[in-house]
Amino acid sequence: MDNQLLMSEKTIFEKIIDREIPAELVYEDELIVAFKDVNPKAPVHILIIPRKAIPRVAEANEEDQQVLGRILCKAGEIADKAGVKESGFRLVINNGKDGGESVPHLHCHLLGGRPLEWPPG
Ligand code: DGP
Repeated sequence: MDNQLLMSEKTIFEKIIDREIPAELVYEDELIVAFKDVNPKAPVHILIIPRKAIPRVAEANEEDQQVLGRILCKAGEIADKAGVKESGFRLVINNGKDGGESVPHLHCHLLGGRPLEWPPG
């Protein structure tokens, strides 16, 4: 497969945004989409992603400020809907190999529903 083809391929998250594969959506607006993680690491595990295909936070730029701000500003509302606003939750963005990133479409994990250890492994 050549690089051009690889670059034009949709990630699994773009396919979720485009409704080509199913996901349990919990929030969406014109900039972001949030859905339940298929492999939850906590009783509440939601992924909040930009509609724009930003591969990872290290590749975000000035023009992405609004969408990145939206992810953080909506996290409380999404956590509230999921029932973990009062008990607490954690937001995590994995970046690159050592960061544990497995899908090259920026995503913010919202985890809650149990006490989370610190530091993470
Ligand atoms: P990360 O390791 O930070 O790149 O997290 C990727 C997350 O994406 C991981 O927790 C599992 C989740 N995931 C992967 N494929 C799918 C999918 O098809 N649907 C949903 N809902 N989540 C997915």
